[in-house]
Amino acid sequence: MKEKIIHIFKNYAATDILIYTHADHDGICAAAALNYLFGDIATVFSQSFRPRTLPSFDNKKLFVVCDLLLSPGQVYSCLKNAIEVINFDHHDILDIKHDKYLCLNPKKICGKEFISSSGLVWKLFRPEKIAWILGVGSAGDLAIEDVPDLFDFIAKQYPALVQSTDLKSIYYSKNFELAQILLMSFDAPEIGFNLVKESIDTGYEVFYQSELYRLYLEKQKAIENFLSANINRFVQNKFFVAIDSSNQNYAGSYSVKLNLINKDGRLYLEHDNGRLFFRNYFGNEDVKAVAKLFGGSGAHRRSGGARTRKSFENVISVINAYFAGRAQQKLFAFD
Ligand SMILES: [Mn+2]
Repeated sequence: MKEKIIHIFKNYAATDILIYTHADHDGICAAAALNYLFGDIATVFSQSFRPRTLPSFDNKKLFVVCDLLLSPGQVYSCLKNAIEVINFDHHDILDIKHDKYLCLNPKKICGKEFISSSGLVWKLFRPEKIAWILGVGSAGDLAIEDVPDLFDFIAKQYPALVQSTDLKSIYYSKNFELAQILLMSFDAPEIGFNLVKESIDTGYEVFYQSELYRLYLEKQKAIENFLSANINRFVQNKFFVAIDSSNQNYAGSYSVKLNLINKDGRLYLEHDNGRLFFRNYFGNEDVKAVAKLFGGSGAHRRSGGARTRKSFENVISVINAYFAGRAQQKLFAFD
């Protein structure tokens, strides 16, 4: 597979290639890694992981997709215009039979759920110099369990970044913190992308000298203040913890923080004016399946999202019914 991919890239001048990637930690790190491996390649970002539009191609001949779930129609429109497509995405498998389309989704080629686009680049090419960058993308995406070799390698090379390869140790590692710092560039991804490229030669320390780090600290403070001032806004029982974060900055991060503070296996959910976030950092809940109750989705079972017109209270009713239904199934199973 590695040779096949290298062969395709070598068929084109770097100026004929376009990378389209997600603006988050995983997308930025995977795209920076492909730039490191194959030369400076024009790289375009999308804030949505399901982009509605394609970037403009201006005579590009090879289209490389990273951490973005395109539609079949979007891929066909490239192929129809004689643009070859390599797909490094790890969301849903997009399997199209065509000799100019290569689907590298790790769910397909490795049969594994917890490999992000960064983890996939590691599995394929094992670029040791930038292993820690691929670890940042993987940890940020909670795609950890299926790339133990990556975190093992980083732990040996940079013991300050990762101490051990178990989930807990990685969530509280500097490696994970670097992902959160990088995520601060979500609305201006070129900033994070350039920082990652710079760090290839200078080391991860530049993250801590960046403006993104200042923004990250500011965000942590705001989240802690909100959580301690709004304990009455949490709804919790033995199955889940829900929080209404409507009209706050940093929506999506409150459930993450609570889950990381509590370190338990419950489902964490957050409602921000109809935007729903589902997290399960430690347990065995399939939050992608829960997101589907609201027409949403996710990359894997630790993280998902959806949009709803239901109020916070009504969302909680749906979740309560979901867990009640499951409890009943279990009862019958014991009959
Ligand atoms: Mn991803």
